[in-house]
Amino acid sequence: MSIFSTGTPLNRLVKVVPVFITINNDYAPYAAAAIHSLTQHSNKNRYYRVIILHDGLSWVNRVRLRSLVTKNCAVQFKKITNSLYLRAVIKYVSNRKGMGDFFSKAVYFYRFFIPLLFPRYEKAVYIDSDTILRGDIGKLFDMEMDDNVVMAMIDPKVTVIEEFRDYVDFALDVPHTEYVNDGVMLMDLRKMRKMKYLSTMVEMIQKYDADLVAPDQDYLNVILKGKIGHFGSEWNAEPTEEFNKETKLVHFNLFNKPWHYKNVPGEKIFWNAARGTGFYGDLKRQQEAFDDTKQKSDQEKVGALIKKAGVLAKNKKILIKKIEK
Ligand SMILES: [Mn+2]
Repeated sequence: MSIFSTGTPLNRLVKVVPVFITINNDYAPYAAAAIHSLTQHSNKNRYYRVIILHDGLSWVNRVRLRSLVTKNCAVQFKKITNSLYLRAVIKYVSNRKGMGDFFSKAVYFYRFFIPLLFPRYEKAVYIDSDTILRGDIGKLFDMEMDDNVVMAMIDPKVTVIEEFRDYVDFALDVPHTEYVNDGVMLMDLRKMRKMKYLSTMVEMIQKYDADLVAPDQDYLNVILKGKIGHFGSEWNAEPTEEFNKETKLVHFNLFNKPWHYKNVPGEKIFWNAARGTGFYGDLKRQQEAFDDTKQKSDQEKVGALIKKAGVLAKNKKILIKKIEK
């Protein structure tokens, strides 16, 4: 029997689906659950390459993450290089100490290094480490991008919370009906290289050194205003008790993380995925250790973030894209 009789186009059989995930040692356990869920929902007739972009992973974390490989899903690592761009990002986040550790992590920006670090790919999927797959990620990779540079989901929080809505509309000058969440993206890497996305972002970071609500995501929305296509919440779903059959990816965004709290929506699918990794015990211990003080601090962070958005919303156009095209 020839491979052509399977009805699958030949290029589908050989073309690898690249999926990027960006982490530091703290995020390794969640990333493992995400990767395991990806392999479990893969199409057996396709090949996937999960590329972990990191800033220095321990030997134990590497071994555990590498053990998630399957027949059709490879797992590889790439350490982010100590470039001028990286130094600028680190400087920016270290100037943001006022926000605690919430956004003071350079790792949030690593996703925007992908186009430059991986010139061999034209298109790729990016997923946050706090996601779990329920469907084949290859289908997101196959999505038609038209002329868009990135495809992502409109951020529902921005529509619902007044302070966030005003912040994006006025301070960022991005219509709240277009503002996306950058936790799950389909990226046209060729277009991002051509428009020099990374150097544009770094120039703006250095020029403004601005205090923002969600820096990496805010820059994305400002720089690519009008060039972002939208997919539905099936690819970036909020955790709920019962999932719609259409839900292909769940995003445990912001708070209510199952590895911190008990009895949170969607926890079952997280723990099912985590059980298939070498991190299950660590994650359970992490949940046990998340005491009242830590929970209280979580609550305060939510309030502080909303308040900050409200204050910043009073400023008009904090960031103005330097290179207009
Ligand atoms: Mn996230």
